[in-house]
Amino acid sequence: MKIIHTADLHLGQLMYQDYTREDEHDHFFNQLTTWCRTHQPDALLVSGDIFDIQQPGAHAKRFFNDHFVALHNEFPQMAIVITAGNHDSASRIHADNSVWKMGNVTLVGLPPLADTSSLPDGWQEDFIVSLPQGFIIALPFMTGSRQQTIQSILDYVAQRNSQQKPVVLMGHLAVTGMDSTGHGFEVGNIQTIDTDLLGHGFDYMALGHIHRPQTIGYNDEHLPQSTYPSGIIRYSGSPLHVSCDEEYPHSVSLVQIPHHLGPVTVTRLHIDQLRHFYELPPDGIAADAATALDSVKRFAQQHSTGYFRLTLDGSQPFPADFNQQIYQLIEPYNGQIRFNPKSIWTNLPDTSSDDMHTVFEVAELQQMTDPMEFIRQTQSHYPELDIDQLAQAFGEVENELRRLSEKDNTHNHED
Ligand SMILES: [Mn+2]
Repeated sequence: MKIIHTADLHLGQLMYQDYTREDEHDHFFNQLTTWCRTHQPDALLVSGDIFDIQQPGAHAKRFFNDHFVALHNEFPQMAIVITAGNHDSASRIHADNSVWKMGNVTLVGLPPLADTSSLPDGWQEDFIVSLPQGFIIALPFMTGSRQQTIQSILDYVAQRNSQQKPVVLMGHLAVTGMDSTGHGFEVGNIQTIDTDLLGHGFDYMALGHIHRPQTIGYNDEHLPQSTYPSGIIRYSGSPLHVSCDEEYPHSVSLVQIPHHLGPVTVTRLHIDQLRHFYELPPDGIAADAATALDSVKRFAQQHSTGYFRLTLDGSQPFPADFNQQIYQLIEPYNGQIRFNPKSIWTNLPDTSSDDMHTVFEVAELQQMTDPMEFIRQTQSHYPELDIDQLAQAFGEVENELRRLSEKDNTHNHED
């Protein structure tokens, strides 16, 4: 069996709340299509986080429809299996399954129940894509470990696998021992699941969630190709990089398994990125606004497109409208020169013993009727206080709340 494994597309993602990545995703799908043409896989697996948000906009949905229909039209024999990640709405992904089935595309949104005792015999079928070349068990994002449920599906497949065909298990989760470089706090708070709890009997586990490509327990990403004993667990990684902190190369995995328990060969197909991330100024830290603006100006002249982040000296005064000045400067570049407003501040004065309470007198505060005036004055006292960053932080809290409430709904549905 030959498969192409990818994950974490995050279609519809807006960088810094402002910049669409549709052309970057398009560039990726062109490469993916070429690889399907060259390697003729039996299946294309996408292990969760199809969309960036639970209710993607019309553009993102249309992108999904157009691109997967195009893949199916060119490769009608290739099974496409897509599962929901934690960024996706499980029920929305699930709702479209019957339509996509007509095009050899399987969508699995809702996970199996934690307690399957009340289900009719053969419930496992809903999660199994049976191909002439092998079995694919398509599991979406699930909360908690569902060891018995997973093992039950693996056992169900094992009973039907008299011909010893390869078995591939899909999942979207963080496993113990992974390398989550680039994820920052987002993944730090996520519980990891011990690989022993993922069941036994699969040859290859096709994971999504962590953006760095890696085979758990191996340190071999620099190799173009590796061959492993059966039973490996691998993150394909995301197609697009999302920050300067993801400096590692991104790839999709071409996986070849001759038969069940046979060796597993992974070939890393490297993805060319349309747009890159840069740190400015190139020589380190900008001591003042003029230096920072100058480095942005030179960057814009030298690069046709790219994202940049600034490192600024926090011991120096920066004007309150500094970010606005940057936006003005890059405006003529029609969105090709892209500003990350979350600057890195170094040499920040120690504010722990600072007289923060004397910044405003009570009477002064009481006379302040315009909230923007308060924000402006606060910002001039605290250059590290970034209004855009605050707005983005609030946005993230809001998204997380929405995700949790959606998760609750899914949970109720299961009950
Ligand atoms: Mn995820």
